[in-house]
Amino acid sequence: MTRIVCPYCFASDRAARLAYRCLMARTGLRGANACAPEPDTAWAAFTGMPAAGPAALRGPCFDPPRGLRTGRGRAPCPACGVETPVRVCRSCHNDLPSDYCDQDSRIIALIGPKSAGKSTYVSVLAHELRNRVGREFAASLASMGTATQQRYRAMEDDLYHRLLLPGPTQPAAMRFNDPLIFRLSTPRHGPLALGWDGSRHTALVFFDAAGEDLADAEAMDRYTAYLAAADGVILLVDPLQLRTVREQLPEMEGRLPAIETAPEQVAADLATQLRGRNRGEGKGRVTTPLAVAVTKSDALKPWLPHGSPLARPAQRSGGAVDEADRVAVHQDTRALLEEWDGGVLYRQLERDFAQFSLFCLSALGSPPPADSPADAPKAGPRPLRVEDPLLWLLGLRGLLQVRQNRTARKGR
Ligand SMILES: Nc1nc2c(ncn2[C@@H]2O[C@H](COP(=O)(O)OP(=O)(O)O)[C@@H](O)[C@H]2O)c(=O)[nH]1
Ligand SMILES: [Mg+2]
Ligand SMILES: [Zn+2]
Ligand SMILES: [Zn+2]
Repeated sequence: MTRIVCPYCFASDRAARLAYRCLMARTGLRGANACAPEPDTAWAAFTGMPAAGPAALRGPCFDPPRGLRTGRGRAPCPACGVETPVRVCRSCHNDLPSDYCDQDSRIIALIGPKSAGKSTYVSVLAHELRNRVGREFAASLASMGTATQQRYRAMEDDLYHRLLLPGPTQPAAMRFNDPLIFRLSTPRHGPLALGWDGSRHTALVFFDAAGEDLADAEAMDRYTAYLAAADGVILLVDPLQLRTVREQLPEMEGRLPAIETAPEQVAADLATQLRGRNRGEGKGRVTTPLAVAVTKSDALKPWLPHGSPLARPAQRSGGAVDEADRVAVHQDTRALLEEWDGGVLYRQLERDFAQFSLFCLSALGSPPPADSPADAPKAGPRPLRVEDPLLWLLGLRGLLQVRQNRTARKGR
């Protein structure tokens, strides 16, 4: 049974129970009239459009017919008789991308305060997954739905061809910030390797918003639903926010970002929200796996000696995630944080999360040019270890092979 999490409102439903939307095609059964658009009040409420306005007029929705075996995910509209393939979330009435319902969905939530590097990270991560990392793991990543296709193409074009960094996420747009939805196809392993095409498909949903920017309760509520639906959370920590780091980078004077919410506060707030949505062990620690990634590691040269695992790419072979490498990164990042904040963030994480791992990465590979800070480095993004947090989370879910190491410690 395939369970679907709506990538818009994050309600969970069985794929078979999702509604359909009539396409209002003219080629109805003999004698039948084509359906006319109707006000979709559920969808209007979700998007904030006036329900009486023309924009809310859409093809009628209907529940899947009972007992009827519908071939290839199509169902006939009860009003006009014409089959439609369009599946619709029963809660928010958003249309789901055409192949979204054929696979289990995995929500990977990406969070971090403003300017932590979220938008840059998503662009680079998707690019890497589609190219280098995809080849390494015999995996492939495809945009799902026209909205993601268009947005991803624009993001990639800006960053890789026009060498422009993402603009600040617009607070006004934030409320209806569409998710980025990808289909990740990974090889099947072991006794389960029976899929007809030898691969397993997972829908990955990223939603780029900073919780603290969501002023109104409704947007905040949706954001919390997103976090609660997440199979894993990636929390980005900007080292340029930490006082010790700032003091030791005199050459960055004047180019350091404004101070935002402290990472231990973001982590504590996240834990509170997840506990409120029953993702905690009673009053105890939260069970959602958390990857905490220090970003912009290219700016950390003084702290990353030659030979440090944080200064070189992951050493992997045979399309498997290397557990020993992850533990080495976790320990070195922990030591850095200890030096920077006396272990405040780490202790907060230990208190709040049952399963977490530290990472250190750079999306760009070098700082933006000093004379044009809104541009990517001239050579384009040269990322380091951007994929590590996601690969760890996918490994935990059994979607990638993990090479265990006898000396590797379990969990964190
Ligand atoms: N040195 C360095 N700076 C980065 C990197 N990624 C992002 N930045 C900087 O951080 C700023 C904010 O990044 P952005 O992705 O917009 O952050 P968001 O607000 O979390 O979406 C960018 O404009 C860059 O100046 C990186 O990998 N290295
Ligand atoms: Mg952003
Ligand atoms: Zn929905
Ligand atoms: Zn119809």
